[in-house]
Amino acid sequence: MTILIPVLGDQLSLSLASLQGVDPGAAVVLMMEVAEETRYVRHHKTKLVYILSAMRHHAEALRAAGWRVDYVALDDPENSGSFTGEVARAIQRHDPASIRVTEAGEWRVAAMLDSWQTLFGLPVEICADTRFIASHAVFAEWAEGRRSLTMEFFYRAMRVRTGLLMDKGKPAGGRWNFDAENRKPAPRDLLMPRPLAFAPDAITRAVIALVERRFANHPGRLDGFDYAVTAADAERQAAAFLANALPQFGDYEDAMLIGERFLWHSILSPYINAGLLDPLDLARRAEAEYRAGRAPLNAVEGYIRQLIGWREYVRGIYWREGPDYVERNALHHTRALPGWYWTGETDMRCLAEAIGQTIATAHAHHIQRLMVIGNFALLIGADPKQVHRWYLEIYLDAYEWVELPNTLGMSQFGDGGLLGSKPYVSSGAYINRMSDYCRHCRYDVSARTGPDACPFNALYWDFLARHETRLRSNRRLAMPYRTWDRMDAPSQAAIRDQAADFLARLDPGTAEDEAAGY
Ligand code: FAD
Ligand code: DLZ
Ligand code: SF4
Repeated sequence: MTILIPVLGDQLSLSLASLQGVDPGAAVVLMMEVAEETRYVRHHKTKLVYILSAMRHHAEALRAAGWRVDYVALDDPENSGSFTGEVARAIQRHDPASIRVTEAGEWRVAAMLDSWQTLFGLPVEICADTRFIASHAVFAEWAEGRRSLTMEFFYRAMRVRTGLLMDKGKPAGGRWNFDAENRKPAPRDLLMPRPLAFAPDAITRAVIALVERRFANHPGRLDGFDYAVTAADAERQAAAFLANALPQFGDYEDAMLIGERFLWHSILSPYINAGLLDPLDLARRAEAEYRAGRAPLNAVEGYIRQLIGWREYVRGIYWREGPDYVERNALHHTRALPGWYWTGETDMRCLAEAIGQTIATAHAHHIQRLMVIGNFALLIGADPKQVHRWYLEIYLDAYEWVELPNTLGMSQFGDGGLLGSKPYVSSGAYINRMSDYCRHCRYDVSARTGPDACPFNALYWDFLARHETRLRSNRRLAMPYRTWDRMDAPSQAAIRDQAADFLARLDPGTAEDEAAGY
């Protein structure tokens, strides 16, 4: 009696729930490269190469572990183009008695999995994804009855649940959170750690040729592709991060430097999200670095908070809020993103750097995503759904469960404050404090008006003025509103004119995706 086990492209783990407790001799693992997944957004070419190559390498790893793998390649002439179509064809080939699959990472695909039992007339077992610490039930139990779903309290519950950085029931070092120590601008350090580079092997080179051929109109470049595509190489990068970068991860977590794409970040999210690395294992190994005296507590606590706090929390919010979450637009923003979001060609140095590296590598770190790219989109009043699609297509680590709450919720305030207690907006001053971008920009970060004034400044005050009815009562915005109130009427008017003029001249958006048929 054969069991058919479909393994999706972000489920590349030998410990995947649906593989546990099954005799490999009685199962067929089905892996499918399908047009529907490669085209539901206009994925960055690097993302396509990474996922398809990692899938092909994982099929080899499964075979080496004794599994029979039925692998459908994108170029297979019989390929139906969808998960459901390929499961239907696999049923014809293998005549399975049942299907076993690990739950999908997004509503769109979850609906497909839910339809299979009726559609195919076979028992379908959908296993909970044990790569997460908080199951849907655990998150629901934590959220139950709370007036506000503050991440910090969820994080503390996860610390207690895992025992990470806990000493006899108390947080290590006497505090839950060392963020106050983690906001330093970075020095230009010659000894800055670099992520490892992995030269493409024959499998990756074949996928690069496939992607160049079939996805020529997708954003991104492939000339420097050097990401890991196997669990073994991802593990090498994890070990390098823990040894070389973790000790200073905390200090420079929010810093930005021209030409420095990685700083002291781990660059592990693509591997964790696709299944090549286990987040809990990484968190435990980070704690071991602290316990052994090799990394300070502010760094290790900061890293663990991102992994077991933010990462698990946004997933909980995604599944709790439902498939309509994507439609929320609390501030009624409708502007299209400027066309240069797909090229990085702007004279604003911060955006040119953050978007430029994103187009080149499909990666930017958190503060670039939040306080440069997202901040600008929010200040200009960009449509949060389009902003969401941009992030989903452009980043190597982007899957809807993690990208959507971060973008629409945290970055664009589309959910009206469910995820962040205030909109993440700032003037140029914040960017100047945390980076060296402004020193090398044609705009003057200290000016609010005039031809050389940093556009973020007028846009910031204009944003607060435009949304005054909704935002003035927000206690976390009391200080900026007090500053705005202290400005005299002509100054306020000049700032608003400056913003209006900038917005009127802003590239109206070329509907890049629509033009490409997406
Ligand atoms: P590090 O700085 O080394 O952080 C450690 C780990 O913590 C990461 O590897 C990641 O797994 C986790 N993490 C940190 N912050 C978050 C967060 N806010 N949400 C979830 N996990 C987090 N992360 C994604 O994995 N996929 C996305 O599509 C994504 N979209 C984002 C969109 C916006 C607008 C913003 C502001 C953030 C987004 N993030 C996303 C979160 C974060 O920016 C990335 O996880 C991080 O930059 C990945 O790089 P890193 O591995 O070097 O992270
Ligand atoms: C993102 C992606 C892409 C580009 N291509 C594939 C694919 O061809 N086959 C596949 O199994 N998965 C792919 N993925 C990842 C899926 O979109 C992801 O597994 C679903 O979104 C479920 O979370
Ligand atoms: Fe960005 Fe303004 Fe700084 Fe230029 S001056 S880098 S536009 S924040």
